[in-house]
Amino acid sequence: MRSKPIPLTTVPGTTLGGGCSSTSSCGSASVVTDAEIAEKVANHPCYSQEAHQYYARMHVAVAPGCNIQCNYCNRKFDCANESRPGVTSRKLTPDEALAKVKLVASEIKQMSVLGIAGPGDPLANPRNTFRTLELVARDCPDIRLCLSTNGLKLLDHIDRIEALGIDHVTITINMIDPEVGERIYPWVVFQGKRYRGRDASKVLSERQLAGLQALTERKILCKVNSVMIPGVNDDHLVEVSRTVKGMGAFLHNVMPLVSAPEHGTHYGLTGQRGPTPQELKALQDRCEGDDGADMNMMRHCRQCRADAVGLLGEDRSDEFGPETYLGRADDGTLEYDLAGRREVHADIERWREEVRATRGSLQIEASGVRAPDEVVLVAVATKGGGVVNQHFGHADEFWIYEAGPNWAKLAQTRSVARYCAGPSECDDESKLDKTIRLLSDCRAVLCSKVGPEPSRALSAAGIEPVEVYDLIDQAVAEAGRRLVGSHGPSAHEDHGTPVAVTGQRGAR
Ligand code: CLF
Ligand code: SF4
Repeated sequence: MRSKPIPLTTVPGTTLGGGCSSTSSCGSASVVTDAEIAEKVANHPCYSQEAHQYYARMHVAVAPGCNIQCNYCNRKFDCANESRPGVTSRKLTPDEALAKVKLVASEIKQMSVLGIAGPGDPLANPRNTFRTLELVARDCPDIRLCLSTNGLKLLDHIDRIEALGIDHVTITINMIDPEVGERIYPWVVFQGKRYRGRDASKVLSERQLAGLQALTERKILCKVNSVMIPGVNDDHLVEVSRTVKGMGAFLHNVMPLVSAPEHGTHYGLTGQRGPTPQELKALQDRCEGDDGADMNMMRHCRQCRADAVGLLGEDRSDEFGPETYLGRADDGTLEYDLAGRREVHADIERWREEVRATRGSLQIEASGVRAPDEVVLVAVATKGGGVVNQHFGHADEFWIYEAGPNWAKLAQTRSVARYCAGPSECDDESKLDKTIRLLSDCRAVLCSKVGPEPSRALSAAGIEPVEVYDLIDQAVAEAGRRLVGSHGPSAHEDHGTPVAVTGQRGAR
């Protein structure tokens, strides 16, 4: 491993995670045994935690309308700096979308999935949605097709979904109890009739669950997204998880409510808060635990825009403005380089094999029977290649791992900006202070470099700064070995001096 350069040109911005030694890992890094499912998730960045370190997705915003209203959504809001579902800068026609997909596929060859996720509901805009997917299936045969829907119209389109080979469908299910639902959905329009209050949620829930059932019966892989809304549906989501698992959903993605007054949403305007990272993790753990729903949980969602492009941790949509693809669809300059793409994907798979082999030889795991009794949380700053390789001060996002001896399990990703609780709390707070608050439950932060001032501040907050350039899994497991069982704010006395373990890779 050590001698091979990390192929950043092939796999830009990637990081290793999990510790799963299976050929594919699902969103929760547990072992996928069914060969058919393993094949479907192998290069889908949302359905496989491991794959998301290597493969990119893109969304095309071809579906503006919606047939329900969620209290956390405002599709009128459009801000290039905003990043949450329902937000986009430009709505596309199917032909424009095809041109954009072809361009992105040639520029970002590890882009493996095209998703339609808004800005409204794809199935409330069936003509544009299916025409786009047909065109992409025709011209880009190696791209997986993915849909994310509120589920209201799933049953009406199930045959077409199956016929088009859309083998990944996400349904956003925030409740299965209309009493909970009436606090989330003010109205639903179904078969020409507008339903309100509890009736709206009853119609929606029945249709969502029937749609889920129909999809799983046809062996279409289903993920359920749920928005965690503290005080509204947080307790209820364990029951949702149990229910959808019983109906054959493959993965459950509990996401935090993103809510601020400037978004103009009902929740934003009425002061409904989102969960803290700790509350979110606790709920995800409950859904995953066998005393809860025992469900596969997705831990690496980034709550993408409806026009997101790139690896999940990055958004390159700005590089693909309309001027880059409009008018190029028919002039022959947008060739689909299938052979080139296959070569890149083969490179990625070779590299993944090597990483798995290294992980295996170090006996590092992220799931299974050898889970340690005690783990600590450590944060990782990374910008690619499966390595701890980012300067602390340059990181806008941290990967939070459960660490223990031979244990490195990705538990969450946390973005400094996303968890900022809004101007009232954050205006006067420095990025360093925000980051320390974000990582307050972590025992250490692993990064390639950290300056003296942040190092002192981290140490003073009980978070050990560790300078390391190594495989993430190895560095995390090593930190776990050292920190589990050691208590107190920090394992090292000299506040301000980061622990340096750079260059230790392969020493054991
Ligand atoms: Fe897009 Fe969704 Fe398909 Fe992924 S996103 S339609 S399943 S290709 Fe992924 Fe983005 Fe989270 Fe969605 S990180 S918001 S889960
Ligand atoms: Fe917005 Fe999606 Fe809800 Fe429709 S289903 S209101 S687009 S969040």
